[in-house]
Amino acid sequence: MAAAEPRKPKSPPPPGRGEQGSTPLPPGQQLAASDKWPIVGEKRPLASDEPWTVAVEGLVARPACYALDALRVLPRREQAIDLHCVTRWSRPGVRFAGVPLAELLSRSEPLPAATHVRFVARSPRQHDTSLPLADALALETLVTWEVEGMPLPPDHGGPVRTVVPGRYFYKSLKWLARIELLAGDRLGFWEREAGYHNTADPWREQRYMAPTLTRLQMREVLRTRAFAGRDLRGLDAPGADLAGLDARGTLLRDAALRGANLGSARLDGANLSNARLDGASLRDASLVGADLEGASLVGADLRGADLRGASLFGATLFDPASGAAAILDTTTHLDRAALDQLLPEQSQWLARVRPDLVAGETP
Ligand SMILES: Nc1nc2c(c(=O)[nH]1)N[C@H]1C(S)=C(S)[C@@H](COP(=O)(O)O)O[C@H]1N2
Ligand SMILES: [Mo]
Repeated sequence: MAAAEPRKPKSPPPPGRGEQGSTPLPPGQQLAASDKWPIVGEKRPLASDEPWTVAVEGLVARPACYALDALRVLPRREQAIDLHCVTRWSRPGVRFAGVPLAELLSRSEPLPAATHVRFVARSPRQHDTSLPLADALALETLVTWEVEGMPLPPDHGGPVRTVVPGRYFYKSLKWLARIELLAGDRLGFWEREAGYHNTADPWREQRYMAPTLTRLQMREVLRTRAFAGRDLRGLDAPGADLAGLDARGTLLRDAALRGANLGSARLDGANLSNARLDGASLRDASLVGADLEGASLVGADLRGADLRGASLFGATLFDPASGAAAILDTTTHLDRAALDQLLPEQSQWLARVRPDLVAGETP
């Protein structure tokens, strides 16, 4: 089939136009500071002296390979796109310019058997992600080299990246080298490695695939407390008594641990990104170097907890709607960097509770 005329996607409301606050955010998302665009995942492309090219290949009648200059003369589209990262920050109405994926693909004449499109990066791990072809076109995917009127910076995917509106940002590939049309799906890097949802619609909060553990395995893990170093993504144990647990280095992304007792637990180096820890006791727990990106900790007791070197990017400590907040005082060990990592409302709350972090000397 030739690349179809893009249909308008159904679920998301119209894209924002830059005035923050005017666009409703998908559930569980918060605005990033207007002057901050976080760098997530790989930081730079693979070092190489080869000139940059973007190949279109796989199930197409006319494979093509574009030098950057050849891309730039294709029909150009400017598009304000809302960015929604799975670690809970959003940046509405970012203005990108480039060539529509539909335009690039129609030049290569996709074959009828092509059902999926895969994007591959010129990056150290040859990062990749894929989408159903029909979705990629309907969502008006853009191949872009310009943001807010400036060349796309290398840390954000320059010289050229994709941006897929209406999907979590992990579906948007930095340092685009190859567009492949496939007769079936192929899980991308984050979808394989982190268990991120393969559809990734932020309006339906599709952050993660179903957990890999069965109910039986979960019960066994809780009984034996054999946590340390294991892959326990999506563990479902709200209210569990896990005091003193050794879960160092454990993969607990997206774990449901609301109201759990994790007092004095050792969670150093654990991955708790997007974990739900609201109302949990983390008294005197050790979370040194833990990943708490996107985790919710409203009502969690963090007195005596050690959070040094932990990443709190996108974490929720305070719920502006209800005024509920984490229990946190000067016995909570926190780096000053936490203030910068947190989203604006969160960091303002923390600065009120812990003025010493604002005033204090850098340790
Ligand atoms: N090549 C490559 N592309 C990538 C990633 C990556 O690690 N490598 N991370 C993805 C994720 S998880 C996000 S949120 C966005 C981040 O883009 P940014 O760093 O420009 O904010 O890029 C996506 N594309
Ligand atoms: Mo992301």
